[in-house]
Parts: sequence; C-alpha cells; structure tokens
Amino acid sequence: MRVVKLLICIVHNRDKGKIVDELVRAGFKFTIIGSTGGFLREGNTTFLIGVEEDELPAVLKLISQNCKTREQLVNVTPIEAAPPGAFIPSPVKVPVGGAVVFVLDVARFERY
Ligand code: 2BA
Repeated sequence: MRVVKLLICIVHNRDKGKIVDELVRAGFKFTIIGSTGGFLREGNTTFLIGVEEDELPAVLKLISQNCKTREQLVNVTPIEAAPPGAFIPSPVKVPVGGAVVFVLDVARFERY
C-alpha cells in the first residue's frame, strides 16, 4: 500500500458509527481519536485515514454522504465562566456536524 494522503477528519459524535461502518465496509484503514471542539467544548470524533491517491475521491464521498449538518443552540459565554451579575447573551444557533477534513501529503509511510 502506498499511502500518500492523510485525512484528518473531524465529525460529530452522532455520525461516528455510520462513518466507521462505511469505512470498514469499503476496506479503508483508519484510527479514531476522541477529541473536543474548541468552540463548543463538546466531544467530537477525529479520524486519521491514510489512503492512496486514487482512493481520495471515494473516501471524501463516503464521509460527505454519512454526516449531517445540524443546528445547535450555544451560549457564547459559558454561564460558569461569566462573572457574577454579568449579562449573559441569549443562546445563538451555530451549525454543527458535517465534517471538517484536512488533506495532508504524506512524505513517508513505513510499517514495521
Ligand atoms: P467546535 O470548535 O466545537 O465548533 C463547532 C461549530 O461551532 C463549528 O462547526 C462552527 O459552526 C461553530 N463555530 C466554531 N467557532 C466559531 C466561532 N468562533 N464563532 C462562531 N461559530 C463558531 P464546524 O466549523 O463544522 O467545526 C466542527 C469542529 O471541527 C470544531 O468544533 C473543531 O473541533 C473542528 N474544527 C473546525 N475548524 C477547524 C480548524 N480550522 N482547525 C482545527 N479544528 C477545526
């Protein structure tokens, strides 16, 4: 296997199971890392997926077809972080879900 691209793919936890199933079914090799979003500070899932050049379109399609964008209400200032008596803005809706995918060139891949 000539791994030339590494995908770092961050998805909503709710989409993790479907993406895992489809990646396994399609024969991709991958690692799952439990991660936390910096803005929402909620758990999300990060996949590391090493692929060959010609597999890239298929893996991107698989990811995009198996994750869903949703809207979530968030407090911009977490209530516990606000000073006593501070004005707490009403929650705002932010889109969550979908997938954020970084595609990196792999300089070298070894398996020992
Ligand atoms: P979070 O940082 O928890 O962000 C969750 C969602 O909140 C984001 O969805 C976006 O819709 C919104 N959001 C984030 N920062 C915001 C801000 N400063 N103001 C208003 N709304 C904001 P996505 O953009 O789809 O990102 C989903 C998750 O992907 C992020 O979770 C983060 O864990 C990761 N991510 C996104 N962009 C990244 C980047 N450039 N570098 C590293 N990780 C990234």
